[in-house]
Amino acid sequence: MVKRYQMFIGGQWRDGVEGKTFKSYNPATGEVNGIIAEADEKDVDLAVKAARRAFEWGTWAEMTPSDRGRLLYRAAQKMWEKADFLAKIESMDNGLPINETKWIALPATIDVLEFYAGLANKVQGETLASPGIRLNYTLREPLGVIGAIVPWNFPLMLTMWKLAPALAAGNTIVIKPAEQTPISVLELAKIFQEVGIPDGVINVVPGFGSTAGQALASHPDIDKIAFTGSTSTGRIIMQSASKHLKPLSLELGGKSPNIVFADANLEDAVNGSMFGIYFAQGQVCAAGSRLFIQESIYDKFMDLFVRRAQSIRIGNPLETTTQMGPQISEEQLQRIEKYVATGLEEGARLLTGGKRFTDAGSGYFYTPTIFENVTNEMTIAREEIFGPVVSVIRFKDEEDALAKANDSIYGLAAGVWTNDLKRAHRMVRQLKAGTVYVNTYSMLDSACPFGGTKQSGFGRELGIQAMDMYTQIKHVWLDLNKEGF
Ligand code: TXE
Repeated sequence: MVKRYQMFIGGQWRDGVEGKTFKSYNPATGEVNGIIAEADEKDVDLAVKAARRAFEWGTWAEMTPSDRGRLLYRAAQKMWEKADFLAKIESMDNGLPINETKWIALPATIDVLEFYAGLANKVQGETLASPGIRLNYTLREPLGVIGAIVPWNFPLMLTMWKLAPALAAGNTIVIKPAEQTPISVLELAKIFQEVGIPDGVINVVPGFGSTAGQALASHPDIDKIAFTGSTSTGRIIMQSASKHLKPLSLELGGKSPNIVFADANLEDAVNGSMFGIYFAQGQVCAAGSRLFIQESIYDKFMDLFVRRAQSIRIGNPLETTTQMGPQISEEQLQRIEKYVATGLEEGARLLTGGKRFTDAGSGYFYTPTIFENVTNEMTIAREEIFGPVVSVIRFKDEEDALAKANDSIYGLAAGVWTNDLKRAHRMVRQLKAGTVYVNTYSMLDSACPFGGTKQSGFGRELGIQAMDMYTQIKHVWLDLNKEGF
């Protein structure tokens, strides 16, 4: 029996107004994971109304920040209790190897919730310098109703990056999960309901981008849109949000440079670069998909790197021995194939991979792929592939590496591998990216802000900094004059 999931609006589990459904598939097997109630414009409107009511009136509006924090902690506790279950349904829906979900993505997700639970009662305004006859101060207030639009690569984690700071600051939220991976987000809503989140504080409207997503981004009663996804969809969302002048944060695509200098620890650089491109099948916005290797260590590095890539165990994500699962969909697989064909046409040399992996069944598996002789002008060095494909580019010196690394429309992340302290800091200052990793790659921490520059978007998620995106400042001018106005 395939499980059916309803949407979550105003504390109620319900079908869509139109009664439509869609299916969520296991990308490793093609089997149906669940039949999901499909939200459209009318459902989104109901969800926004429920979130508005919860924001303006009732328990949530009156709850002290400490109590809000306590509630978030209780949800985090419940997530730890259900960690095995959550990891399994997440891996079944998005294809991430269970080891990566269980030991990396899920703990990081719960950590985010705990981090913001602790911040709930630390949101504060300031008293401003002003003459004695008046008092000027600021209040830091929640924005209201947040619309969160989430992609499929890390459904729970990227939801939590928005939900946790939004709720800690006192907002309410309407979440539109990706159509490929709605299940874990619905299970998350269930957890919040179990720990007593007031009705309407969290609403989940599963559905498609052009219907539910579009309706949320253009809704007049949303106070902010938080989006993670492709740069092209980010552009559409910006247009939708501009209709009612809604603020938004966009965490979009990338083509991040990962630069290995000759003086780096070779073994570490190979390990980190492997993780940088092949973690989550390359479906990571910050993936180190342009790998720059200094000429003098090129052969040595590549020899190790290619052998390691060829040894990756591809298979069913639920097996603990699996190191790489399937891509999310046939559509994504075809996108990758198109890019690989373009790479070959434009003269890049395929060192390994470049084809589907068929030994693990009928899922959307692809082999770890390495292109060399890539120039920074080639399509495979300019566009986000979002798969296990790395474009390797040689460089001469620091200047050459920097010029090539920064020559991109994107600016999400960058990696530098070197044992020269001064060079590391010089590179950090000059690389145009939201995060620079030095002698590591793709690390995340709840306390460290994450986000892009250039066409990788704007706004910072995570860290204390994210609280700024979910609050606004009200200035108060209080006249203390005895004589009156
Ligand atoms: O993403 P979309 P897709 C990149 C990556 C990938 C490509 C395509 O390069 O190959 O995007 O993936 C919702 N109004 N990233 O098409 O369209 C959609 O329903 C409102 C990078 O799946 O960006 C989903 O919930 N919402 C990325 C979410 O947007 C709309 C992660 C993301 O989908 C909408 C994912 C619309 N008009 C893909 N159209 C990252 N930065 O990590 C779609 N959506």
